[in-house]
Amino acid sequence: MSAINLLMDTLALRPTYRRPIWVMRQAGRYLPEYRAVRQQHSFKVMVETPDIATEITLQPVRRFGVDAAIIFSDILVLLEALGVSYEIVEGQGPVLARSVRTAADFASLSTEPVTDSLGYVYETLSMLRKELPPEVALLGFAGAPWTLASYIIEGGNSRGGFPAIHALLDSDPPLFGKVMDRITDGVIDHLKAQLSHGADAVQLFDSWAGMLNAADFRRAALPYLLRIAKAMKDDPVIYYPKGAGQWLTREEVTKFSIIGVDSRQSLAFYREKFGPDFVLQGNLDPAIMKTDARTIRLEARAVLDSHGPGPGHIFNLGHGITPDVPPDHMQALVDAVHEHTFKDTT
Ligand code: 1CP
Repeated sequence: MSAINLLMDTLALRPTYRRPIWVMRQAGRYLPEYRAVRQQHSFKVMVETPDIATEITLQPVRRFGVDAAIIFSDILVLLEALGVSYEIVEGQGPVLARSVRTAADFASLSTEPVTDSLGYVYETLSMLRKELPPEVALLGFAGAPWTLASYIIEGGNSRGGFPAIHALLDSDPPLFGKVMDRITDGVIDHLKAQLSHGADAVQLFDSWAGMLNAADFRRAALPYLLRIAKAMKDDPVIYYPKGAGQWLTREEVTKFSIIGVDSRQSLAFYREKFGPDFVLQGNLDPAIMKTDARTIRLEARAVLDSHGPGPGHIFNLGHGITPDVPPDHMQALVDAVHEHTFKDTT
């Protein structure tokens, strides 16, 4: 019998005996085995060395038995491929070498194909494909254009909010459009290359979509997303618009394979909004992961019940797992989801 890949079955809206689960940021600082490797190497060395990135990606798969592996990488690698390098500074997060706010800054970006300098990502995926059992799905990812633009225009992390991107959007819309177009082309190339090197599906992280009101989301983020959806209409793409799921219509979301939702609205709300023939991913509140095993089980059950027994649900958190979560709590979550079976399906 061929192996069952629950995530890929769910993607095809086939009924499954239980829900697949993976968790955003599942490979990371809450794991002692991650911190042990991190003590030896900088973040960049870890990301750029396929042996190390493969090992880190596999850590949560081995420890918890999650149903998907997401490659250990970062949304910022694409900005480096566009000509703006980054560092992850301890206690501070990402710092970029420069910001892109003027026509001269834009002109200095690289025009080489981004895939030329991201070979380490594709090599890692090829290694992972060989290491992973067939029932575990392999996920690649990229940042969505608006979220990547927030970093490249600001030149750093999100701590101070993102004033410069709003300023550019209002003062020079054509330049903003050029930056977004360049990023969008890079995102498409990077996602396609990940799929062709072994990723089963790719996730588009729009972590800062929620900064936009409805009108700005439609003007500054959506056109570029729809361009990606069109270029990748036959590819499995999970779009995760943190804080902006409510701005999307059914017609827009169905251009993607899966929509990842945050914890602000119930899955029942999104199921009603988007219809039955569409895959949802989410959406346990990450704050619950800090409570205790019993609460985690109860709240996981509430998320499963909110979706109901129909096909098309991939369990995840509403956003990334935080570094202060005890690994036992993650195990409690995975076990709770795995134990919840649907008797009427095979
Ligand atoms: O060890 C360390 O100090 C580095 C911490 C860290 C880790 C573990 C960073 C720096 N990136 C990562 C890995 C990472 N980043 C993954 C790995 C796969 C996984 O297990 O999920 C993924 C998918 C990302 C994606 C990412 N990077 C996003 C989108 C997801 C999200 O959480 O919203 C964003 C916004 C980033 C930028 C980034 N990189 C690192 C940090 C601390 C941040 C966020 C900083 C900020 O607030 O602006």
